[in-house]
Amino acid sequence: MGVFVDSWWVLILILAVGIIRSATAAGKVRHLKWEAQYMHWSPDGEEGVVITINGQFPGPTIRARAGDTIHLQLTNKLHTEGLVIHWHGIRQIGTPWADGTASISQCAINPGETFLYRFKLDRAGTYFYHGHYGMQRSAGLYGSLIVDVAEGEKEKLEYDGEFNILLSDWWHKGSHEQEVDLSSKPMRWIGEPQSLLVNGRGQFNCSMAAHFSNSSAVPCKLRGNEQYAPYILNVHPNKTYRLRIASSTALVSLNLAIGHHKMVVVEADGNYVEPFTVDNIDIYSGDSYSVLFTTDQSPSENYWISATVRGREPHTPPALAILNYLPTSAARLPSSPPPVAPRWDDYAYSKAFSNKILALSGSPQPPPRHQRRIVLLNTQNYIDGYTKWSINNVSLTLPTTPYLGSIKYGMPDAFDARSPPDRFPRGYDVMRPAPNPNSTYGSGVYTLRFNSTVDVILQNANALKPNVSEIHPWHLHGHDFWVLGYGEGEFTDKDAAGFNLKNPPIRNTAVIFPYGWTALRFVADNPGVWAFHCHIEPHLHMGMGVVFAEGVHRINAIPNEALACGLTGKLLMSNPHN
Ligand SMILES: [Cu+2]
Repeated sequence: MGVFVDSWWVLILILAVGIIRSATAAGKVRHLKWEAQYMHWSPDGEEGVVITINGQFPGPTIRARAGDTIHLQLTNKLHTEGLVIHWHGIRQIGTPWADGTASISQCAINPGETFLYRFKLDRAGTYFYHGHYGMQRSAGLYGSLIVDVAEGEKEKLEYDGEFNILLSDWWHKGSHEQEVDLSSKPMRWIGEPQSLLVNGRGQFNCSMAAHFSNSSAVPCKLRGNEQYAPYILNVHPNKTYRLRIASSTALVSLNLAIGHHKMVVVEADGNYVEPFTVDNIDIYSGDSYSVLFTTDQSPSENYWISATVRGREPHTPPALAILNYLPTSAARLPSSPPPVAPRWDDYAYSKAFSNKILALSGSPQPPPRHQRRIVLLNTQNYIDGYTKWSINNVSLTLPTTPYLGSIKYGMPDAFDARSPPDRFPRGYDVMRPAPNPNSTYGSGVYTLRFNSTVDVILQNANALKPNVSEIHPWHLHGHDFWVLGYGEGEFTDKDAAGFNLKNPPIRNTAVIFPYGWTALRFVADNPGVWAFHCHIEPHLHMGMGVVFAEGVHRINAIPNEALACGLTGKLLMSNPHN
């Protein structure tokens, strides 16, 4: 009895402390329990296998407020492979071990094991999450992450309702076979996706817009409850809606349009932009946007929302969703054809769109000067006959021990001690295939001085074949950057004079156009080890990335569970009370 009473007092005390804590803390703790497993699924009408979370594909949408803490227990039920999840756009300030990058911020979670992701959502915006191990993003491991303004704060955008669209591309060949194809000698290219998905839904065997096309497409006969039935946005006439859009595509760049409706772009990668009106919007893998649109069209009609391939010769039909004006039936197909996208190779159009994106006035401005400039040449290469992508002639191979642990605990043998180069050799002709296309593997790190201002110039070049240069959307973990400008051909010192230091957009993903360069600036103020890479899954898999480290000695607690592999795993075993 005495014990019982005592424990009640302890419980009351704990509760009281808890209440005081939650009253002083800025936000709530959101407790989530997730299980990832492979399941049969028909994302486009053909049955395949996807990674689901809690039986859902795409995974559950996380919806929380700025200031909240996510406390997410992820159990790996994939049975035969490791698992991590990256929270794309969340900077992980103070929790670099929760960034979800295998071999960089943590060890992959073993089959059967549970890992606790605990991190703070420091800022409102449109984000998403996805796998960052092997090619698990291609296997369908992704979902939306939406952060509303903090409790008690007012959203500065005005709208009556909102929707959320996550775009992806889908192959009928499984991700494991794709991985083997890409790693073969000679490399077997995975080809174009069979379908494009909106919130995990596309159509391969049939077309909703068959009667508008002159191809032999079969019209879809859908009841609406199929896994591949289109996503429907139910709207009321004469209202303004916020449409949040993110792209988790493995390969393709997209252009999205709402038939007969204009869109006002207001947010990019979690940052407000100076509003501008467009008929359609380019979206690269890793990008996220918010647009506002007004339902000012005839309410007795429905309208298409379409996403079309850009930057690659399209062999994949557009993804279609339906804007359904209530009380019109959603089953009533739009009476006009889906909107026509700009030509896939109209890069001038894409560049003009990218150049329209500017920070909302009052946004933080970049420091006026940089302390270090790193020029990263993007090339396609061979190593012993294997096709690779390289940065300054180094193709990234990830080590067994996560950098975060090996740098923090001073294990120089865990990765290449030598830093990769800050620039490529003078005289390299970015407009032509390399005279010697061979490169080397590397796992070295760019160590950035803590709090220093770093400029990165992403320099595109010709790929292996003559007259081929591809789009690469680059994504930085742990930071936002300012996009200072885009240019053609080889970047020279003179180009820096044209940088936009007044209102450059603040983003975490920026594209390099064929044969062009893109200049970024960021402050290395977030202690951790951070991936910076092309967001095209096969390109990253073939080495297209670098690793930045800064202020690692300032990091206090890294949970042991994050480092229980490789050399840090051995250290923990020999010193279990560490
Ligand atoms: Cu790429």
